[in-house]
Amino acid sequence: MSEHGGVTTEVRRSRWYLALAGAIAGGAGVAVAHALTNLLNARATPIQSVAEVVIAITPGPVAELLIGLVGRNDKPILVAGVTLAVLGLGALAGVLSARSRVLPNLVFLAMFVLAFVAALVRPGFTAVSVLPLAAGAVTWVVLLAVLVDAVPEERPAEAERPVGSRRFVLLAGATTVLAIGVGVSGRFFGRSRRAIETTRRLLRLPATRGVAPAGAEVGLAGLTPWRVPNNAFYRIDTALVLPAIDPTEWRLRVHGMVDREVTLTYQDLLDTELTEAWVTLCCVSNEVGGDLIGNAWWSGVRIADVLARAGVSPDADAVKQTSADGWTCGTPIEALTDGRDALLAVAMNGRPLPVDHGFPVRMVVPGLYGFVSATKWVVDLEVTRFDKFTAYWTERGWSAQGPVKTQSRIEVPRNRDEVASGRVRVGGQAWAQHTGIERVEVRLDGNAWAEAVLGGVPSTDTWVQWSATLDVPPGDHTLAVRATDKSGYTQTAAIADVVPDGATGWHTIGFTAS
Ligand SMILES: Nc1nc2c(c(=O)[nH]1)N[C@H]1C(S)=C(S)[C@@H](COP(=O)(O)O)O[C@H]1N2
Ligand SMILES: [Mo]
Repeated sequence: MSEHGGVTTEVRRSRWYLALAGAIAGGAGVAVAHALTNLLNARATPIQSVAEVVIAITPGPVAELLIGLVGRNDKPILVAGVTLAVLGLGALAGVLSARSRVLPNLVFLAMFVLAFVAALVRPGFTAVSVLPLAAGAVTWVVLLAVLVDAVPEERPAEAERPVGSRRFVLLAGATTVLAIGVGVSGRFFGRSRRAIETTRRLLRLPATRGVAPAGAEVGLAGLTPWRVPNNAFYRIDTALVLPAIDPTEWRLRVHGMVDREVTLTYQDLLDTELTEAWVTLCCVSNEVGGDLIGNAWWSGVRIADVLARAGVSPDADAVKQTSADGWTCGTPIEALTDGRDALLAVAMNGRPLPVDHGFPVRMVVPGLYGFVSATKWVVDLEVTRFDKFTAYWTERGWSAQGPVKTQSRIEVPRNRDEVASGRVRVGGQAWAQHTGIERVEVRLDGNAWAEAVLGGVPSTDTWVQWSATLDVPPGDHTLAVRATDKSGYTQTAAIADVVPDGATGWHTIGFTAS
């Protein structure tokens, strides 16, 4: 190796050591903050708080695009991204420490301030929530100093391995192992989340499990069950950390344009006679043919009764809801008081609400998309006017009003399936909540529309299974479906995007018969 070459490699190697030292310090800080968050039962780790703020400030279209790219993995990817950013900035601090003592600590200070502000603007901020962050920051500063001190000095003229590199490798390795250990141990400290799960499991509610109407299942293998089990129910929310709410501490405040403010406890709800109903919930982000829809038996208290207790001003036209995690939406008072089963639900399919579906209390309103009605972990109802507020999704380009659009989908066969030619049974679901489905038709290739057989339903508030038997010759085929609702409206073929108020178009698939 020429002397010149030796110089370059060694200078770079030193840089790498410094960067490594900084990244390890950064990661160790994250691990310490994580473990302490669990130990103290703080609501969220600093990483999670920052990730939540990233979610909150990401413009709607950008969020749509990213979720389109990574799907349901958006949250884990975001958390990993923020963690990598800390490691990267840590590395930067390491490299900067070659030049100055102050600069690297400024990097850590900037990260500290950012995470502090993130924690501050999220709901549930307490002095305790700063401790994990503070401990993480101290870890950064101390470990960076220790590790940088151990980075072998540049000695261009000497041998290939800088003096003292063994010591650095040992120290860095030990720190990394220790940090991982601390980080992982954090999961054994956490009590609050598990305590809530235990509380939930032990709850005995006066809720029944519901009986599906006769013939709800058309009996076609491959169809989603008419009643979707809780653990298979789609989940949509902006929560990175699920709210852990003890039902004995839960309160619902009803205020705004009312005669008298009302505050309800969980026990108040249980002491009221529960209304129970089958309601199909669906997401406005459901693409044509998508799976962001599910049907369950909900038990809860009629929102109309709660509003009546508060006394709603005749000038009000909306109820703005806020969840424990700071999400908001607005629902027309009309939809909450016109006699439909609009509920403050405490049970889903006869069980206390699962934590990820809103435990202890959520709203369910037949006929409206979830983003304008189905607030999970609901804690606040403000009676107001639509012209007086904006809500989480309306601030991101979505509509303020969200009645469900009449839709249908094919589940059997699946797109690109191969089936045996001859008599082929096809099927799926159709829905027009609170209007009801009158008719479903399918069309094979360019043939005439053929009417499907419908399964049984208990009301107009649920989806309906449909099936049809078609004569299918060998070859490639397309199959389309369309529904007509009880208002007489037949689904339009015009394709509309999910933004701002729900997709339209006929679900159409391709399959091969052999
Ligand atoms: N607190 C809170 N509630 C929420 C949301 C949310 O992001 N946060 N998302 C809404 C949306 S967009 C839908 S479609 C439904 C989904 O309910 P599920 O997850 O129980 O299926 O919840 C609604 N309630
Ligand atoms: Mo949604």
